[in-house]
Amino acid sequence: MKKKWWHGKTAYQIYPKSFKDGNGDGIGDLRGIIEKLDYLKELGVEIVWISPIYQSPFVDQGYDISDYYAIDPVFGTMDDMDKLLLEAKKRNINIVMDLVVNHCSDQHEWFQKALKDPYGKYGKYFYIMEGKNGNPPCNWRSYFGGSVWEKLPGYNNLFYLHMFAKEQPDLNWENPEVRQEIYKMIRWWLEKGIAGFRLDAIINIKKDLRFQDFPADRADGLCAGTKMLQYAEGVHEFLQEMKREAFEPYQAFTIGELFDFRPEELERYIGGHGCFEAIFDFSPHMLGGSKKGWYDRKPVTPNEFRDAIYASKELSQDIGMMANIIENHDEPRGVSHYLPEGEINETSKKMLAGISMMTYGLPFLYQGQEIGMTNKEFRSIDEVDDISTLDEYHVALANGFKEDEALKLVTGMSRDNARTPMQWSDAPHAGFTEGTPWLAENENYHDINVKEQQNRKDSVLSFYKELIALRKNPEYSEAIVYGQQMPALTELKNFMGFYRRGNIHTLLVLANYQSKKRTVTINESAAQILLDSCSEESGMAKLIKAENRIQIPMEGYQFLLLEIKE
Ligand code: TEU
Ligand code: CA
Repeated sequence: MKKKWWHGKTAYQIYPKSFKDGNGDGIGDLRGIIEKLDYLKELGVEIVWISPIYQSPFVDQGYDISDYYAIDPVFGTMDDMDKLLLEAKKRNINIVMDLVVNHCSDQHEWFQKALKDPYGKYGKYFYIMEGKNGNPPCNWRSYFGGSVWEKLPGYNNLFYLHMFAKEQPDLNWENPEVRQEIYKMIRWWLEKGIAGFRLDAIINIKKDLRFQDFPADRADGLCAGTKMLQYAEGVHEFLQEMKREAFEPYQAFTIGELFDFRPEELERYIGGHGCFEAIFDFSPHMLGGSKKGWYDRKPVTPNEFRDAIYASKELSQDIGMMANIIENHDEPRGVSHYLPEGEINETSKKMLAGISMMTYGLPFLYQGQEIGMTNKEFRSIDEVDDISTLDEYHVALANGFKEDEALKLVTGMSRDNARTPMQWSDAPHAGFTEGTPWLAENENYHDINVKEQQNRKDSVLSFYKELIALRKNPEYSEAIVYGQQMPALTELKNFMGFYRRGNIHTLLVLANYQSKKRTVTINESAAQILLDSCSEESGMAKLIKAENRIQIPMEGYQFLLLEIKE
């Protein structure tokens, strides 16, 4: 594999509204991010992706952009942005912005002009179509519920397409003028000195242009809009053109957010010939999902989690890197989602950290993950802000669940779990703001916060720091970054093991993914422990040698990284 500057780094996602408030209005901002750059540097991250900070009406928290060239005033000014870029550079931190170009906001100038003259130039920037006698052109359901078609105000039989909220009209990528506008904007930001982009919902830019009905998959008579992705052909042409015209001249780092891609087409997305540098590995996040809605989700078992990761590494590692995540701003907190209730503790949190950081790929942390932040307990639907959760709540009600049941079912998946304020300290509002936070903090900030963990050697935060440092350690980095990943001890239930075979060093990851102790045996004659998620008190591991084998008694949820000696 051709080596790239970003391969050995660790990345971190900031959700700007909830990271750090610099002016006391309760909303995180650029000044807050600048304040915390030293924290990020000390953590060891070198790539920081910031979720959208562009001008927005915030119907979908900034994923509805009304001006791609402006910073929203709640986050600060363009001067603040320039300052952030400068300060980040001083600390060797590469800033990655969010590129949301499947759709824009209905408040964007283009859409406003399209509304005035749907048959004119700007009408062609969107998908505006005639309906069927006043009914939508087809029966696709949007990601946030209801039809993807919305009537154009003032017209009886004209509709515009929105795969997400109705305030997020889809941009018509078939129109070369639209594509050129987008590339121009990308180059403008790259000129400014950002390192690249995370590409939002990018596979959606190509539609199945027949716009036909599919068989309904729910009682509402609609079918998931994503179904059309199975028939949409030609997304690669758009993506290659964008790479050629916008990214390549700047050697930009690009990471695609794509669900629903065809596995046999992975080579077209990443690696030497791919249109992106990397894509996120969402395979564990898809587990337990149901077409019916969040209310019907099944909990993820340790074996499923392990097998999903094994499979995606088998698929990807000879092609290119995917990014490993346990959570992001759209997902529940990883520790709450992948660990059984009642078994979430510092040892098990460190186990997930170890797996995610030692798995082949680019590790991506989400703010708060490094201190083991958990899901929030929502006592009423009024405490929820997220548009997606509100929709799923109504889906659950429509399917016969009582209000309290529906609340419990959907809040476990709510995007707001990840969007509560970052827990900096045990000061009021977790030290996030001097004002009132836009979204209430998680009450557990008294126990879980940066300040408490910063100087404690056995904290989750310290463990992340060790993992990140090890990835950069000249001795082991080759094995951790490029070493072949090979499953180990696959016959064990509730266990995850894998080798990372580098040119010089061979590492072995052992994760006891259960609360019960167990003793594992490996067919190696010599090994040494590099990392242990347990402390003196919780029982650090010892290797017991017996001829050509080593026995290792392991505590519940213990994570070990071994170096194999020949
Ligand atoms: O998400 C795209 C996406 O397909 C899913 O994450 C999903 O729609 C969502 O989580 C439903 O709960 C991206 C952004 O990450 C997300 O925050 C935006 O809402 C969405 O695009 C629209 O821009
Ligand atoms: Ca603020």
